[in-house]
Amino acid sequence: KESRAMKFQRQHMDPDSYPSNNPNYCNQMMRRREMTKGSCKPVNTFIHEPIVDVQAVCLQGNVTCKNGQPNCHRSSSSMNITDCRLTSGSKYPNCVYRTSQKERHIIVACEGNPYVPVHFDASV
Ligand code: UM3
Repeated sequence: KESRAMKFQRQHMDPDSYPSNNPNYCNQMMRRREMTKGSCKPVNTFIHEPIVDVQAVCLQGNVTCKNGQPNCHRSSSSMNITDCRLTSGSKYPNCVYRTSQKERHIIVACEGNPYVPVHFDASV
């Protein structure tokens, strides 16, 4: 079974693709990473940084998560990310996304031993 840590990597890690201007990036990646099965995931962020740098965020500034849990962490550096947002007219199974590149601090929730990212909370 897929662990929460593996699911985070599938849904949010894309270290090898340079944040591209390809307007189809999200349409392709949301499908390839299986976030358009059963329903269209409304919002999802891909992180274009090495996995070790994203795992290290679990040791950086501790902040409260949006759901009130205490285990979120804000990256000390800004990171290259791509936000994918479902367009309003999009109807399952035709999941159509807007692709937007950003350079932001990321906030992730971490769990376990090793203490690793399991949820993407926000970018700031
Ligand atoms: N989400 C992002 N980026 C944002 C905001 C939300 O990827 O800027 C995702 C993370 C959550 C989902 O999925 O939206 C609901 O909040 P996850 O827990 O699987 O990471």
